[in-house]
Amino acid sequence: MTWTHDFTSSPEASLAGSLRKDFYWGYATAAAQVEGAWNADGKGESIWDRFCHTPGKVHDGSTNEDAARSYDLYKEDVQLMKSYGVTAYRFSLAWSRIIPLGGADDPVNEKGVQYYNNLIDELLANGITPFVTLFHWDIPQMLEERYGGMLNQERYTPDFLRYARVCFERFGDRVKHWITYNEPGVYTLAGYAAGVHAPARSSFRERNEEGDSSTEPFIVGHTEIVTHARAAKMYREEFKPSQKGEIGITLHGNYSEPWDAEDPVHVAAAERAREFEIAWYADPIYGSGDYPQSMRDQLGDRLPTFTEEEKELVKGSSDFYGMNSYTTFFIKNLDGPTDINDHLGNVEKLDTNSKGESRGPESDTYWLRTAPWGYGKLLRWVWNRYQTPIYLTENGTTAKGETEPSEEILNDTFRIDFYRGYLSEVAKAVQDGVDIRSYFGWTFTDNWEWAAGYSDRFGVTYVDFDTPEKKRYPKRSAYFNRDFFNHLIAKA
Ligand code: PNW
Repeated sequence: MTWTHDFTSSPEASLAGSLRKDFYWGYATAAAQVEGAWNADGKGESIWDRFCHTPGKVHDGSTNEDAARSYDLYKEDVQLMKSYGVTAYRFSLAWSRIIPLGGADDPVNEKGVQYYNNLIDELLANGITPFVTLFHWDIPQMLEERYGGMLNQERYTPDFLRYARVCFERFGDRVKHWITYNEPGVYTLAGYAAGVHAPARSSFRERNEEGDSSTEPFIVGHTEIVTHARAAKMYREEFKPSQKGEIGITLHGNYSEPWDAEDPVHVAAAERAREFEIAWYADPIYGSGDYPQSMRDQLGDRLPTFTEEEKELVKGSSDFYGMNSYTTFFIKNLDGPTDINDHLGNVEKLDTNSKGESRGPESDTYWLRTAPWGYGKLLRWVWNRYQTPIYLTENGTTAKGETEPSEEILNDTFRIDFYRGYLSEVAKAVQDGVDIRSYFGWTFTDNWEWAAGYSDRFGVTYVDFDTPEKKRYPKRSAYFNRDFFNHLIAKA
Protein backbone atom coordinates (compact mmCIF):
# COMPACT_ATOMS: atom_id res chain seq x y z
CA MET A 1 0.00 0.00 0.00
CA THR A 2 1.41 3.42 -0.88
CA TRP A 3 -0.24 6.54 0.39
CA THR A 4 0.82 10.05 -0.62
CA HIS A 5 -0.41 13.48 0.44
CA ASP A 6 -0.17 16.82 -1.30
CA PHE A 7 -0.57 20.09 0.59
CA THR A 8 -0.33 22.65 -2.18
CA SER A 9 -4.02 23.60 -2.18
CA SER A 10 -4.78 22.59 1.42
CA PRO A 11 -5.41 24.79 4.48
CA GLU A 12 -1.78 23.98 5.39
CA ALA A 13 -0.39 25.48 2.17
CA SER A 14 0.74 28.66 3.95
CA LEU A 15 2.89 26.60 6.34
CA ALA A 16 5.23 25.48 3.56
CA GLY A 17 8.89 25.77 4.48
CA SER A 18 8.18 27.23 7.92
CA LEU A 19 10.51 24.86 9.79
CA ARG A 20 14.28 25.39 9.65
CA LYS A 21 16.10 23.34 7.07
CA ASP A 22 18.12 21.50 9.73
CA PHE A 23 14.96 20.62 11.70
CA TYR A 24 15.22 17.08 13.12
CA TRP A 25 12.17 14.88 12.89
CA GLY A 26 11.44 11.26 13.60
CA TYR A 27 10.04 9.03 16.30
CA ALA A 28 10.82 8.42 19.97
CA THR A 29 10.89 5.12 21.85
CA ALA A 30 11.95 3.80 25.26
CA ALA A 31 14.05 0.69 25.88
CA ALA A 32 11.64 -1.01 28.29
CA GLN A 33 8.77 -0.53 25.85
CA VAL A 34 10.31 -1.85 22.65
CA GLU A 35 13.49 -3.88 23.11
CA GLY A 36 12.26 -7.13 24.62
CA ALA A 37 15.24 -9.44 25.34
CA TRP A 38 14.55 -8.52 28.94
CA ASN A 39 17.15 -10.94 30.33
CA ALA A 40 19.21 -11.73 27.22
CA ASP A 41 22.98 -11.35 26.84
CA GLY A 42 23.60 -10.47 30.45
CA LYS A 43 20.96 -7.79 30.93
CA GLY A 44 20.11 -7.19 34.58
CA GLU A 45 16.66 -6.72 36.05
CA SER A 46 15.05 -3.27 36.06
CA ILE A 47 12.21 -2.06 38.27
CA TRP A 48 9.88 -2.44 35.29
CA ASP A 49 10.90 -6.07 34.84
CA ARG A 50 10.04 -6.62 38.49
CA PHE A 51 6.80 -4.63 38.22
CA CYS A 52 5.44 -6.51 35.21
CA HIS A 53 6.26 -9.88 36.77
CA THR A 54 4.20 -8.93 39.83
CA PRO A 55 0.61 -10.15 39.40
CA GLY A 56 -2.07 -7.46 39.19
CA LYS A 57 0.16 -4.57 38.22
CA VAL A 58 -0.27 -4.45 34.42
CA HIS A 59 -3.82 -4.05 33.11
CA ASP A 60 -3.72 -6.81 30.50
CA GLY A 61 -1.47 -9.02 32.63
CA SER A 62 1.30 -8.79 30.05
CA THR A 63 5.06 -8.48 30.53
CA ASN A 64 7.64 -6.68 28.40
CA GLU A 65 9.75 -9.82 28.00
CA ASP A 66 9.53 -9.61 24.21
CA ALA A 67 7.82 -6.22 23.67
CA ALA A 68 8.31 -5.24 20.01
CA ARG A 69 11.59 -7.22 19.82
CA SER A 70 13.55 -4.23 18.58
CA TYR A 71 16.64 -5.77 20.23
CA ASP A 72 16.52 -8.44 17.50
CA LEU A 73 14.85 -6.47 14.72
CA TYR A 74 16.74 -3.19 14.89
CA LYS A 75 18.14 -3.44 11.36
CA GLU A 76 14.70 -3.99 9.88
CA ASP A 77 13.39 -1.13 12.02
CA VAL A 78 16.04 1.27 10.79
CA GLN A 79 15.10 0.41 7.19
CA LEU A 80 11.43 0.97 7.94
CA MET A 81 12.18 4.32 9.59
CA LYS A 82 14.25 5.29 6.60
CA SER A 83 11.31 4.50 4.33
CA TYR A 84 9.25 6.86 6.53
CA GLY A 85 11.68 9.65 5.69
CA VAL A 86 12.85 10.44 9.24
CA THR A 87 16.06 12.35 9.87
CA ALA A 88 16.43 11.45 13.56
CA TYR A 89 15.52 8.74 16.07
CA ARG A 90 15.16 9.23 19.82
CA PHE A 91 15.66 6.08 21.90
CA SER A 92 16.69 5.29 25.45
CA LEU A 93 19.43 3.10 26.87
CA ALA A 94 18.52 0.40 29.37
CA TRP A 95 20.86 1.07 32.29
CA SER A 96 20.62 -2.56 33.41
CA ARG A 97 21.68 -3.74 29.93
CA ILE A 98 24.87 -1.70 30.21
CA ILE A 99 25.54 -2.13 33.94
CA PRO A 100 23.36 -5.07 35.01
CA LEU A 101 23.55 -4.36 38.76
CA GLY A 102 23.65 -0.63 38.22
CA GLY A 103 26.24 0.49 40.77
CA ALA A 104 29.39 2.58 40.41
CA ASP A 105 31.57 -0.44 41.20
CA ASP A 106 29.56 -3.03 39.28
CA PRO A 107 30.83 -4.47 35.99
CA VAL A 108 29.92 -3.23 32.52
CA ASN A 109 28.14 -5.74 30.28
CA GLU A 110 30.01 -5.61 26.98
CA LYS A 111 27.21 -7.34 25.09
CA GLY A 112 24.81 -4.61 26.12
CA VAL A 113 27.25 -1.94 24.99
CA GLN A 114 27.63 -3.81 21.70
CA TYR A 115 23.89 -3.74 21.05
CA TYR A 116 23.76 0.04 21.35
CA ASN A 117 26.91 0.43 19.27
CA ASN A 118 25.25 -1.64 16.55
CA LEU A 119 22.06 0.40 16.70
CA ILE A 120 23.91 3.73 16.60
CA ASP A 121 26.09 2.59 13.70
CA GLU A 122 23.09 1.31 11.78
CA LEU A 123 21.27 4.62 12.23
CA LEU A 124 24.24 6.69 11.13
CA ALA A 125 24.90 4.46 8.13
CA ASN A 126 21.34 5.23 7.06
CA GLY A 127 21.56 8.97 7.60
CA ILE A 128 19.49 9.03 10.81
CA THR A 129 20.74 11.15 13.74
CA PRO A 130 20.53 9.47 17.17
CA PHE A 131 19.04 11.36 20.13
CA VAL A 132 19.80 9.30 23.23
CA THR A 133 17.99 9.30 26.58
CA LEU A 134 19.98 7.91 29.49
CA PHE A 135 17.04 7.27 31.75
CA HIS A 136 13.51 6.45 30.64
CA TRP A 137 12.18 5.09 33.95
CA ASP A 138 14.00 1.72 34.10
CA ILE A 139 16.38 2.00 37.04
CA PRO A 140 18.22 -1.25 37.84
CA GLN A 141 16.23 -3.24 40.41
CA MET A 142 19.39 -3.78 42.44
CA LEU A 143 19.72 -0.06 43.19
CA GLU A 144 16.16 0.00 44.42
CA GLU A 145 16.97 -2.88 46.74
CA ARG A 146 20.33 -1.61 47.94
CA TYR A 147 19.22 1.84 49.04
CA GLY A 148 15.78 2.76 47.70
CA GLY A 149 16.93 4.16 44.36
CA MET A 150 16.32 7.88 43.90
CA LEU A 151 14.92 8.30 47.40
CA ASN A 152 18.55 8.19 48.48
CA GLN A 153 20.23 11.02 46.61
CA GLU A 154 23.57 10.53 48.34
CA ARG A 155 24.00 6.92 47.37
CA TYR A 156 22.28 7.21 44.00
CA THR A 157 24.43 10.06 42.67
CA PRO A 158 27.72 8.20 42.11
CA ASP A 159 25.88 5.30 40.51
CA PHE A 160 24.06 7.52 38.04
CA LEU A 161 27.18 9.54 37.24
CA ARG A 162 29.20 6.42 36.58
CA TYR A 163 26.46 5.10 34.28
CA ALA A 164 26.36 8.44 32.44
CA ARG A 165 30.16 8.42 32.14
CA VAL A 166 30.19 4.94 30.61
CA CYS A 167 27.61 6.09 28.05
CA PHE A 168 29.53 9.25 27.12
CA GLU A 169 32.78 7.25 26.86
CA ARG A 170 31.37 4.43 24.79
CA PHE A 171 28.86 6.26 22.56
CA GLY A 172 29.77 9.94 22.69
CA ASP A 173 32.05 9.79 19.66
CA ARG A 174 28.89 9.29 17.56
CA VAL A 175 26.02 10.53 19.78
CA LYS A 176 25.78 14.35 19.81
CA HIS A 177 22.34 14.82 21.42
CA TRP A 178 21.97 13.59 24.99
CA ILE A 179 18.90 13.64 27.22
CA THR A 180 19.56 12.79 30.86
CA TYR A 181 16.03 12.05 32.08
CA ASN A 182 12.74 11.47 30.36
CA GLU A 183 9.83 13.10 32.18
CA PRO A 184 11.08 13.17 35.75
CA GLY A 185 7.60 14.36 36.70
CA VAL A 186 5.75 11.33 35.36
CA TYR A 187 8.34 9.05 36.97
CA THR A 188 7.74 10.65 40.37
CA LEU A 189 3.98 11.07 40.18
CA ALA A 190 3.06 7.71 38.67
CA GLY A 191 5.72 5.78 40.61
CA TYR A 192 5.63 7.52 44.03
CA ALA A 193 2.37 9.52 44.25
CA ALA A 194 -0.24 7.37 42.49
CA GLY A 195 1.82 4.18 42.83
CA VAL A 196 0.55 2.82 39.51
CA HIS A 197 4.00 2.65 37.89
CA ALA A 198 7.22 1.08 39.12
CA PRO A 199 8.55 1.24 41.75
CA ALA A 200 4.92 1.16 42.93
CA ARG A 201 5.04 3.24 46.10
CA SER A 202 2.33 5.48 47.51
CA SER A 203 0.29 6.21 50.63
CA PHE A 204 -2.51 4.02 49.34
CA ARG A 205 -2.22 0.68 51.14
CA GLU A 206 -4.85 -1.06 49.04
CA ARG A 207 -2.45 -0.58 46.15
CA ASN A 208 1.05 -0.33 47.57
CA GLU A 209 2.73 -1.80 50.63
CA GLU A 210 5.04 1.13 51.14
CA GLY A 211 5.49 4.76 50.27
CA ASP A 212 4.35 8.26 51.16
CA SER A 213 2.63 10.21 48.40
CA SER A 214 2.91 13.46 50.34
CA THR A 215 6.72 13.52 50.47
CA GLU A 216 8.44 10.94 48.25
CA PRO A 217 7.53 12.45 44.85
CA PHE A 218 9.25 15.69 45.81
CA ILE A 219 12.34 13.94 47.16
CA VAL A 220 12.70 11.85 44.02
CA GLY A 221 12.07 14.88 41.81
CA HIS A 222 14.84 16.73 43.64
CA THR A 223 17.24 13.84 43.07
CA GLU A 224 16.44 13.86 39.37
CA ILE A 225 16.98 17.60 38.98
CA VAL A 226 20.28 17.66 40.86
CA THR A 227 21.73 14.52 39.28
CA HIS A 228 20.65 15.71 35.83
CA ALA A 229 22.69 18.84 36.51
CA ARG A 230 25.72 16.89 37.77
CA ALA A 231 25.68 14.68 34.68
CA ALA A 232 25.40 17.75 32.44
CA LYS A 233 28.34 19.41 34.24
CA MET A 234 30.43 16.28 33.79
CA TYR A 235 29.55 16.11 30.10
CA ARG A 236 30.29 19.78 29.53
CA GLU A 237 33.62 19.69 31.36
CA GLU A 238 35.01 16.33 30.35
CA PHE A 239 33.37 15.32 27.09
CA LYS A 240 31.90 18.27 25.26
CA PRO A 241 35.24 19.91 24.41
CA SER A 242 36.22 16.91 22.29
CA GLN A 243 32.85 15.34 21.45
CA LYS A 244 31.06 18.63 20.71
CA GLY A 245 27.57 17.43 21.55
CA GLU A 246 24.75 18.93 23.59
CA ILE A 247 22.93 17.74 26.69
CA GLY A 248 19.56 18.48 28.23
CA ILE A 249 16.50 17.06 29.92
CA THR A 250 13.00 16.23 28.69
CA LEU A 251 10.02 17.38 30.74
CA HIS A 252 6.40 16.34 30.38
CA GLY A 253 3.60 18.86 30.45
CA ASN A 254 0.09 19.01 29.15
CA TYR A 255 -1.60 22.38 28.78
CA SER A 256 -3.88 23.72 31.51
CA GLU A 257 -6.70 25.95 30.28
CA PRO A 258 -8.97 27.74 32.79
CA TRP A 259 -12.35 26.05 33.22
CA ASP A 260 -13.81 29.56 33.07
CA ALA A 261 -11.44 31.96 31.33
CA GLU A 262 -13.53 34.93 32.51
CA ASP A 263 -13.09 34.14 36.20
CA PRO A 264 -9.75 35.21 37.73
CA VAL A 265 -9.97 32.41 40.30
CA HIS A 266 -9.87 29.75 37.59
CA VAL A 267 -7.33 31.69 35.53
CA ALA A 268 -5.03 31.69 38.56
CA ALA A 269 -5.77 28.01 39.19
CA ALA A 270 -4.72 27.11 35.63
CA GLU A 271 -1.43 29.00 36.01
CA ARG A 272 -0.85 27.25 39.34
CA ALA A 273 -1.51 23.90 37.65
CA ARG A 274 1.10 24.72 34.97
CA GLU A 275 3.55 25.57 37.71
CA PHE A 276 2.95 22.34 39.63
CA GLU A 277 3.18 20.25 36.49
CA ILE A 278 5.88 22.00 34.48
CA ALA A 279 7.61 24.79 36.43
CA TRP A 280 8.33 22.31 39.27
CA TYR A 281 11.20 21.08 37.08
CA ALA A 282 11.56 23.88 34.55
CA ASP A 283 11.91 26.90 36.87
CA PRO A 284 15.00 25.54 38.67
CA ILE A 285 16.65 24.55 35.39
CA TYR A 286 15.58 27.28 32.94
CA GLY A 287 13.98 30.01 35.01
CA SER A 288 14.26 31.50 38.48
CA GLY A 289 16.66 28.80 39.66
CA ASP A 290 14.28 27.63 42.35
CA TYR A 291 10.92 25.91 42.79
CA PRO A 292 7.84 28.05 42.04
CA GLN A 293 6.49 30.06 44.98
CA SER A 294 3.04 28.48 44.51
CA MET A 295 4.55 25.08 45.31
CA ARG A 296 6.48 26.36 48.31
CA ASP A 297 3.29 28.00 49.62
CA GLN A 298 1.30 24.79 49.43
CA LEU A 299 3.96 22.22 50.29
CA GLY A 300 6.18 24.03 52.78
CA ASP A 301 8.99 21.82 54.04
CA ARG A 302 7.75 18.82 52.12
CA LEU A 303 9.37 20.43 49.09
CA PRO A 304 13.16 20.06 49.42
CA THR A 305 15.38 23.14 49.22
CA PHE A 306 18.34 23.58 46.92
CA THR A 307 21.66 24.36 48.58
CA GLU A 308 23.48 27.32 47.07
CA GLU A 309 25.84 24.91 45.35
CA GLU A 310 22.91 22.98 43.88
CA LYS A 311 21.20 26.14 42.65
CA GLU A 312 24.31 27.25 40.78
CA LEU A 313 24.67 23.82 39.29
CA VAL A 314 21.04 23.41 38.25
CA LYS A 315 20.34 26.78 36.67
CA GLY A 316 21.31 26.68 33.01
CA SER A 317 22.11 22.97 33.15
CA SER A 318 20.16 22.09 30.00
CA ASP A 319 21.20 23.18 26.51
CA PHE A 320 17.64 22.87 25.21
CA TYR A 321 14.09 22.50 26.47
CA GLY A 322 13.06 18.88 25.78
CA MET A 323 9.27 18.87 25.69
CA ASN A 324 6.81 15.98 25.78
CA SER A 325 3.16 16.92 25.53
CA TYR A 326 0.02 15.17 24.41
CA THR A 327 -3.15 16.94 25.48
CA THR A 328 -4.94 19.75 27.33
CA PHE A 329 -7.20 19.80 30.39
CA PHE A 330 -9.67 22.34 31.74
CA ILE A 331 -8.62 23.43 35.21
CA LYS A 332 -11.05 24.38 37.92
CA ASN A 333 -10.04 25.91 41.22
CA LEU A 334 -10.81 23.81 44.30
CA ASP A 335 -12.09 25.63 47.35
CA GLY A 336 -11.29 24.46 50.82
CA PRO A 337 -8.30 22.77 52.42
CA THR A 338 -5.68 21.07 50.26
CA ASP A 339 -5.37 17.30 50.40
CA ILE A 340 -2.01 16.25 51.88
CA ASN A 341 -1.43 14.05 48.83
CA ASP A 342 -2.27 16.74 46.29
CA HIS A 343 0.38 17.41 43.67
CA LEU A 344 -1.69 19.41 41.16
CA GLY A 345 -2.00 22.71 43.03
CA ASN A 346 -5.44 22.16 44.56
CA VAL A 347 -7.32 22.06 41.28
CA GLU A 348 -9.62 19.72 39.43
CA LYS A 349 -8.83 18.50 35.90
CA LEU A 350 -11.90 18.38 33.67
CA ASP A 351 -12.89 17.26 30.17
CA THR A 352 -15.34 20.14 29.61
CA ASN A 353 -15.28 23.83 30.47
CA SER A 354 -17.94 26.00 32.12
CA LYS A 355 -19.67 26.40 28.75
CA GLY A 356 -19.85 22.64 28.29
CA GLU A 357 -17.25 22.60 25.51
CA SER A 358 -15.11 19.46 25.23
CA ARG A 359 -11.32 19.57 25.34
CA GLY A 360 -11.27 17.33 22.24
CA PRO A 361 -12.12 13.96 20.69
CA GLU A 362 -11.35 10.85 22.77
CA SER A 363 -8.42 8.60 21.92
CA ASP A 364 -8.02 5.02 23.16
CA THR A 365 -6.17 6.31 26.27
CA TYR A 366 -8.25 7.70 29.11
CA TRP A 367 -6.23 10.87 29.73
CA LEU A 368 -5.51 11.72 26.12
CA ARG A 369 -7.75 13.75 23.84
CA THR A 370 -6.83 15.52 20.64
CA ALA A 371 -6.43 19.21 21.54
CA PRO A 372 -4.03 21.00 19.18
CA TRP A 373 -5.43 24.37 20.29
CA GLY A 374 -3.85 23.86 23.72
CA TYR A 375 -0.55 22.69 22.22
CA GLY A 376 -0.12 26.01 20.45
CA LYS A 377 -0.72 27.87 23.72
CA LEU A 378 1.70 25.62 25.58
CA LEU A 379 4.49 26.18 23.05
CA ARG A 380 4.16 29.92 23.56
CA TRP A 381 3.91 29.62 27.36
CA VAL A 382 7.13 27.58 27.53
CA TRP A 383 8.93 29.88 25.11
CA ASN A 384 7.84 33.09 26.86
CA ARG A 385 8.76 31.81 30.29
CA TYR A 386 12.09 30.11 29.51
CA GLN A 387 13.40 31.54 26.21
CA THR A 388 15.27 28.31 25.50
CA PRO A 389 15.34 26.48 22.14
CA ILE A 390 12.72 23.75 22.21
CA TYR A 391 13.18 20.16 21.13
CA LEU A 392 9.78 18.50 20.88
CA THR A 393 10.73 15.03 22.06
CA GLU A 394 7.32 13.27 22.23
CA ASN A 395 3.80 13.83 20.93
CA GLY A 396 1.28 11.39 19.53
CA THR A 397 -1.91 9.47 20.15
CA THR A 398 -3.71 6.15 20.35
CA ALA A 399 -6.89 5.57 18.32
CA LYS A 400 -9.94 3.51 19.15
CA GLY A 401 -10.52 0.20 17.41
CA GLU A 402 -7.00 -0.67 16.29
CA THR A 403 -7.55 -4.40 16.71
CA GLU A 404 -6.03 -5.89 13.55
CA PRO A 405 -3.83 -4.83 10.65
CA SER A 406 -6.62 -4.68 8.07
CA GLU A 407 -6.45 -2.19 5.22
CA GLU A 408 -9.24 -0.17 6.76
CA ILE A 409 -7.69 0.03 10.22
CA LEU A 410 -4.22 0.82 8.90
CA ASN A 411 -5.76 3.89 7.26
CA ASP A 412 -5.62 5.62 10.65
CA THR A 413 -7.40 8.89 9.94
CA PHE A 414 -7.86 9.67 13.64
CA ARG A 415 -4.09 9.71 14.17
CA ILE A 416 -3.56 11.64 10.92
CA ASP A 417 -5.96 14.33 12.12
CA PHE A 418 -4.03 14.47 15.40
CA TYR A 419 -0.67 14.95 13.67
CA ARG A 420 -2.11 17.38 11.14
CA GLY A 421 -3.49 19.56 13.93
CA TYR A 422 -0.48 19.42 16.25
CA LEU A 423 2.14 19.86 13.53
CA SER A 424 0.25 22.84 12.14
CA GLU A 425 0.50 24.39 15.61
CA VAL A 426 4.24 23.73 15.64
CA ALA A 427 4.63 25.46 12.27
CA LYS A 428 2.47 28.43 13.33
CA ALA A 429 4.39 28.84 16.59
CA VAL A 430 7.65 28.89 14.60
CA GLN A 431 6.17 31.50 12.27
CA ASP A 432 5.41 33.53 15.42
CA GLY A 433 9.03 33.34 16.55
CA VAL A 434 9.13 30.32 18.86
CA ASP A 435 12.48 28.54 18.42
CA ILE A 436 11.61 24.87 17.77
CA ARG A 437 14.29 22.56 16.43
CA SER A 438 12.92 19.02 16.48
CA TYR A 439 9.79 16.92 16.57
CA PHE A 440 9.60 13.27 17.61
CA GLY A 441 6.29 11.49 17.25
CA TRP A 442 5.33 8.98 19.89
CA THR A 443 5.86 6.46 18.59
CA PHE A 444 7.51 4.43 15.83
CA THR A 445 5.82 1.07 16.40
CA ASP A 446 3.07 -0.05 18.73
CA ASN A 447 4.78 -1.05 21.96
CA TRP A 448 4.39 -2.06 25.58
CA GLU A 449 2.62 0.93 27.09
CA TRP A 450 3.81 0.47 30.70
CA ALA A 451 0.97 -0.42 33.09
CA ALA A 452 -1.51 -0.37 30.17
CA GLY A 453 0.37 -3.29 28.56
CA TYR A 454 -0.22 -3.92 24.87
CA SER A 455 -3.71 -2.41 24.83
CA ASP A 456 -2.72 1.20 24.05
CA ARG A 457 -1.32 1.44 20.53
CA PHE A 458 0.60 4.68 19.96
CA GLY A 459 2.56 3.55 16.89
CA VAL A 460 2.56 4.80 13.32
CA THR A 461 3.37 1.13 12.69
CA TYR A 462 1.02 -1.66 13.72
CA VAL A 463 2.68 -4.59 15.50
CA ASP A 464 1.10 -8.02 15.58
CA PHE A 465 1.96 -8.92 19.18
CA ASP A 466 0.21 -12.30 18.91
CA THR A 467 2.92 -13.75 16.68
CA PRO A 468 6.50 -14.43 17.73
CA GLU A 469 7.72 -12.47 14.68
CA LYS A 470 6.04 -9.25 15.92
CA LYS A 471 5.39 -8.40 12.29
CA ARG A 472 5.20 -4.68 11.46
CA TYR A 473 2.54 -3.05 9.26
CA PRO A 474 2.88 0.64 8.38
CA LYS A 475 -0.14 2.76 9.22
CA ARG A 476 -1.05 5.58 6.89
CA SER A 477 -0.01 8.21 9.47
CA ALA A 478 3.63 7.21 8.88
CA TYR A 479 3.31 8.38 5.28
CA PHE A 480 1.22 11.38 6.19
CA ASN A 481 3.98 12.59 8.51
CA ARG A 482 6.65 11.93 5.88
CA ASP A 483 4.76 14.05 3.35
CA PHE A 484 3.78 16.75 5.85
CA PHE A 485 7.35 17.26 7.08
CA ASN A 486 8.48 17.37 3.49
CA HIS A 487 6.04 20.26 3.08
CA LEU A 488 6.90 22.01 6.38
CA ILE A 489 10.69 21.85 6.40
CA ALA A 490 12.52 24.50 4.41
CA LYS A 491 14.50 23.16 1.47
CA ALA A 492 17.28 25.70 1.36
C1 PNW B 1 5.00 9.40 28.14
N1 PNW B 1 0.00 12.07 31.15
O1 PNW B 1 4.37 9.21 29.38
C2 PNW B 1 6.24 8.50 28.17
O2 PNW B 1 7.45 9.21 28.00
C3 PNW B 1 6.17 7.35 27.22
O3 PNW B 1 7.05 6.33 27.63
C4 PNW B 1 4.74 6.86 27.12
O4 PNW B 1 4.61 5.65 26.45
C5 PNW B 1 3.96 7.97 26.44
O5 PNW B 1 4.08 9.19 27.12
C6 PNW B 1 2.48 7.66 26.25
O6 PNW B 1 1.84 7.46 27.50
C7 PNW B 1 3.28 9.95 29.76
O7 PNW B 1 -0.84 11.51 31.90
C8 PNW B 1 2.35 9.34 30.58
O8 PNW B 1 -0.18 13.23 30.80
C9 PNW B 1 1.27 10.05 31.05
C10 PNW B 1 1.10 11.37 30.69
C11 PNW B 1 2.02 11.99 29.86
C12 PNW B 1 3.11 11.27 29.41
